Amino acid sequence: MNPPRDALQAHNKPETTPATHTLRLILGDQLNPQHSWFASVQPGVVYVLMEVRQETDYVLHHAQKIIAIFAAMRALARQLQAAGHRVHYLCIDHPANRQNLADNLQALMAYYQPQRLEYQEPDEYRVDLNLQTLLASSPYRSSVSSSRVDSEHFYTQRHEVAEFFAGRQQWLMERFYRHMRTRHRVLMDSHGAPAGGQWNFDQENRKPWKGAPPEPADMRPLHDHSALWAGIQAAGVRSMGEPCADRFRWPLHRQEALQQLDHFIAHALPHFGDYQDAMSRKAWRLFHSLLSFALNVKMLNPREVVERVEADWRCGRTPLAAAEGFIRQILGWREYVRGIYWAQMPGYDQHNYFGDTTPLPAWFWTGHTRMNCLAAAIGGSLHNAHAHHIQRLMVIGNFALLAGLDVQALHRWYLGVYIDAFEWVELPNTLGMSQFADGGLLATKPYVGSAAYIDRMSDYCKGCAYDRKQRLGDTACPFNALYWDFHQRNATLLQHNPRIGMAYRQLEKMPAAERTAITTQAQAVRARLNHL
Ligand code: FAD
Ligand code: DLZ
Ligand code: SF4
Repeated sequence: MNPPRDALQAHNKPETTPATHTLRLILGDQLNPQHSWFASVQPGVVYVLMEVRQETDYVLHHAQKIIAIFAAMRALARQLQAAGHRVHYLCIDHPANRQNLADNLQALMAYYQPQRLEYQEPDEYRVDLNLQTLLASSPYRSSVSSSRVDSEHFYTQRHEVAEFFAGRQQWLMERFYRHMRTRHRVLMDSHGAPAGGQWNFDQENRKPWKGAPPEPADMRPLHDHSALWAGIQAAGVRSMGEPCADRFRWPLHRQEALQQLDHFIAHALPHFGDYQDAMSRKAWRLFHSLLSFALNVKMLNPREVVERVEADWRCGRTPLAAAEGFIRQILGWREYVRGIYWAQMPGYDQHNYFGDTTPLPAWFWTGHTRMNCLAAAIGGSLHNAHAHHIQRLMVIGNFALLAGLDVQALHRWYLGVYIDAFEWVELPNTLGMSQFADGGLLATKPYVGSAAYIDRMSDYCKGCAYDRKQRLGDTACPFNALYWDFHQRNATLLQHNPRIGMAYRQLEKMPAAERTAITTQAQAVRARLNHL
């Protein structure tokens, strides 16, 4: 076995100093240059980053996600080297790359003969298990000690949410969020009460967008990653979606992410609350931050984002409802879903409460459907590697649940398509919040709606091939029959849920003939999913 050579060909010198006592692994979503690891240069420490098929191939990823992660990993490697750290970088096409974390680490241990191997707590169960298995079985385990350190990113430790909810059947995000606000003194007044006398301004935050105020300009950085993309393709990595490699718009490093945060706070945050649930064909970003990639790969820390937003409200630039609505997403939802993930894994990914098994229609990979809302949400996802929350939840997820699509296949699609998708955050959102596949641990009721909801919150229905008002017939909006049929099909599982009593009362009032017609219409829709 040849020792792996240093492989960031363009800007990495071959490793010549063998006196290495510690290898430190940095994963592709651990790109935080402010981690305490880097506080001082230690000549005996080598930092290891590797582009591997194990991580590109565990689901079919969006091309932009692969480019963004590799480009950002390379940028951090350069930054560390410029600061004097020793870095061993394995590019995807390097001949010595064994294409998985364990084999590469074994080879690196043989080459450097370190006494220690250190890694930051991985955010994904699969990778955590992979590393633990390697370290337990490695031939080096008697000579190499290993330790897992904190990634220094989240507010909470992995099992804090489970401890907070211990003994409770339902894990209500709102309870956890109030606890986080109090504990971290975020948006609190001097008496320990929530700022403005309210925890939640959701009632003020549900407006459709009619074209004004205008969507802020897209000030994200612009990069040409054509060469990197050519290398990824040459290595045989499969992908979905549009690479947009020559006009690439995701941040590569912390400085670019901070500029994006500044721009968001100055131009979009004041309107975030009002329009956080709105959708429009004319504006795919609206007033969202698009910071999820930078946050999830840890270029940005959630605390600094929350502090900046709170400061903007305190100096009177941003309304409290907007600041609270945004902070709730990060201090509340983001930490909460991570806690659900670690409390429920392994096994959470196997839940399928409604027993749904229908394969995803082919247009999940093309966006070509006559349903305007899905063409915009899926087409946009394939073009941008991003969709905002309500598109993910109330258009794509809503349709999937109503149509009875295979939950695990849907989970893999979401995990692959979005630039910000990592299992710890994607799985609870998809399987729990959007598909109710855990039977209601995370959501108090299934998030489903008919065309009326989509029409109220978007401009998609105008000009759609389908009629939003019709339930029956060839041109009736598919959401309508599917919505009622979903409730009928799953009555034994859902009808006792007090939060959806209204839907069942409406169904009871419907003439039997109409209910039968809805069932027939929904069956016809489900039989031609690929052709909708
Ligand atoms: P903004 O609207 O500007 O919100 C600000 C930040 O709040 C986000 O960057 C994100 O860090 C956080 N946030 C908002 N909502 C959530 C949430 N529900 N859970 C966790 N954090 C949240 N988010 C991901 O980061 N990765 C995923 O893989 C992911 N998958 C999702 C799948 C489904 C089915 C649904 C319904 C939601 C998913 N979300 C996911 C949550 C949310 O859609 C994205 O965080 C958001 O769209 C990212 O865009 P943004 O940065 O412009 O967010
Ligand atoms: C998502 C991803 C991809 C596509 N490629 C790599 C890679 O080549 N090397 C790497 O270290 N990380 C990659 N990642 C991110 C990992 O999947 C992520 O670090 C784990 O899932 C842990 O959350
Ligand atoms: Fe979507 Fe139905 Fe509206 Fe068309 S009519 S955009 S399919 S909700």
